Amino acid sequence: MQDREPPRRGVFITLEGGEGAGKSTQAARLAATLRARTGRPVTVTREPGGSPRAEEIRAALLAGAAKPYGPFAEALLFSAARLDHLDRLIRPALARGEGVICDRFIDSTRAYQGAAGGLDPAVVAALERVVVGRTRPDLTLILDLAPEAGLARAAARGEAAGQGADRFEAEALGFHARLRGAFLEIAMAEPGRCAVIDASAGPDAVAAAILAQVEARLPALVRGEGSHG
Ligand code: T5A
Repeated sequence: MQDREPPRRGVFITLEGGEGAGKSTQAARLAATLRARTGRPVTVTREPGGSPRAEEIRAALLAGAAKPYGPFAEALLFSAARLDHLDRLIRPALARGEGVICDRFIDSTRAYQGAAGGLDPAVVAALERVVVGRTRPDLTLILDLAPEAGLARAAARGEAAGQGADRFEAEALGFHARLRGAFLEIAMAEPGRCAVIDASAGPDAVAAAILAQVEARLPALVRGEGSHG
C-alpha cells in the first residue's frame, strides 16, 4: 500500500470550539505572528474544506444535504473531505517543513457527530484511524465560549452578510451546550495536545493567550527552528 504520510517536518496546529468562538479570526492572527517571528511559510486552512474537492463537500454539508442521512453519513462526508484535504494540502505542507494552522479538525467530528450528534465514539475513532493516521495535531487550541455568546456573534456576522443560520448553527441550544462540554472533555482527556483558551475576552486578549500557549508548548517553533518544541 502506498504511504500516504511522508516524513513530517512542519508544525500542525488546530483551533476548535463552538460556533462563533473566534477560530477564523485567531487562526489568521496566529499565522501572521508566526510568519513575522520565524520568516517561514504558514498556511491557514479550514475544515470542512481546505482543498477544492473538500470545499465542494463543505457546501453540501453546510446546506444540510446530508442531515436526513444521520450523523454517521455526515461523519463519512466530513471524513471524505478530510482525506482530500490531508492528501492535497496538509501533508505536503508539513513535509516541506511549513506550519499549518487549521480551523477545525478531528475534534469537531468527535464533538458534533459524536458527543452532540450521538454517533458511537468507537466509529469516530475508527474513522480517525483510517483517515488521519499519524497526521495528528501537535497542538490544539480549544476556544471556550458560552454557546449563547458564540451564536450571537455568528448571527450578527450573518446578518451583516445577509445570510441565515447554516446546518449546525440552526441546532437547538442544548446541542451547542453538549458541544461545549464535549470540547472541554477532549481537553481534559488529552492535556498534552490540547489547551483551553477563554474566548470571551476581546480579540487582542484571546490572541495573547493563544501566543502564550504556543510559546510554552512549541518553543522551537516560535524561535524559528521549525518542527517540535
Ligand atoms: N463541523 C465541522 C462538523 O460538524 N464536523 C466536523 O468534522 C467539522 C470539521 C463548519 C461547521 O461544520 C461543523 C462545525 C460547523 O458548524 P463554519 O462556518 O466553518 O462551519 O463554522 P465555524 O467554524 O463555527 O465558523 P464561524 O466563522 O461561525 O466561527 P469562528 O471561526 O469560531 O469565529 P470567527 O472568527 O469567524 O468570528 C465570528 C464573529 O465574531 C467576531 C468576528 O469578527 C466575527 O464577526 N469575533 C469576536 N467578537 C468579539 N470578541 C472576540 N474575541 C471575537 N472574535 C471574533
